[in-house]
Amino acid sequence: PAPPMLAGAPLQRSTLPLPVPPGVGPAPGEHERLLFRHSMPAPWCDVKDRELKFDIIPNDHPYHNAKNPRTVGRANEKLASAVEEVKKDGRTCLVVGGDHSLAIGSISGHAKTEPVIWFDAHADINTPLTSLSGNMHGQPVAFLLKELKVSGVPGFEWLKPCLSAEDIVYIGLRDVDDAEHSLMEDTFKASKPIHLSFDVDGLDPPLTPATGTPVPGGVTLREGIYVAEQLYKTGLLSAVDTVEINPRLGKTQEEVDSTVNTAVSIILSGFGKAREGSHSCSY
Ligand code: 4U7
Ligand code: MN
Ligand code: MN
Ligand code: MN
Repeated sequence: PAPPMLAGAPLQRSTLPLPVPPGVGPAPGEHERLLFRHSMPAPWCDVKDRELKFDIIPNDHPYHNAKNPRTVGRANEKLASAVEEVKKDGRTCLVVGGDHSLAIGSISGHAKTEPVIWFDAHADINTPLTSLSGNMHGQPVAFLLKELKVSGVPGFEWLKPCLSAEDIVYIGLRDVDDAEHSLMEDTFKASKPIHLSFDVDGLDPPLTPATGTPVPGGVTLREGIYVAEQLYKTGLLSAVDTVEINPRLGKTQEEVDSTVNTAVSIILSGFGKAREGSHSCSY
């Protein structure tokens, strides 16, 4: 039964665009059934559904290590046009997938090189030459970046890389291949010295209780350390403030210790301590 607040709202059937490469995931029609089962009426949204159908290109031999390039390339070409149309129509575009290689078409169709937040445990920046798995979902960022100049991939003749390294912000990375690590070091070169002003109350309060104005729901220690590590890796971190550390506000010795220890681990990361140790880069 519908929740009471939704009683009376017409149950809408949702058929969102489903750009899943053929042969991957549930059978045709299955996604619709799943979405219908899980969808809730959203009467405040004016939803216009589209469904894309993709072709499997026969004899789709790998291009270097990249598997199914023609099939994935053509699917993305279709998706890019569909996204472009949605944006021309003044709508917000929601793509539901599926394989992350669809970001090539989706971001190309969006086209305005808006900043992209890549929220992922993986960097997805392998090229057809560096990918060890050959899977296209590990390569979309490389295809989109002007700096990496991936070209000559069959199926992707239509593609013009539309992102610069400065347009991408990664969040959540924790499984980066050696080759990707090396590509990232070469590609994501900021150009100006960076000043990090780190207020410990940005972290979740239990991490730094000895501070003056705690606010619930902050950044985890992992996330905070990650930010500091990444800034260190730019080689451009030229000044760091770590502020709002106030041992007098700790109610117990334990609170003081955890505040200080947290601050110290952030500082160490900002100055080169790496949790994963050093990658031995043979690239
Ligand atoms: B996902 C990987 F080798 N890097 O290239 C690769 F570890 O879209 C994983 O982020 C890619 O899920 C993960 O295959 C792609 C692997
Ligand atoms: Mn991904
Ligand atoms: Mn991933
Ligand atoms: Mn994936």
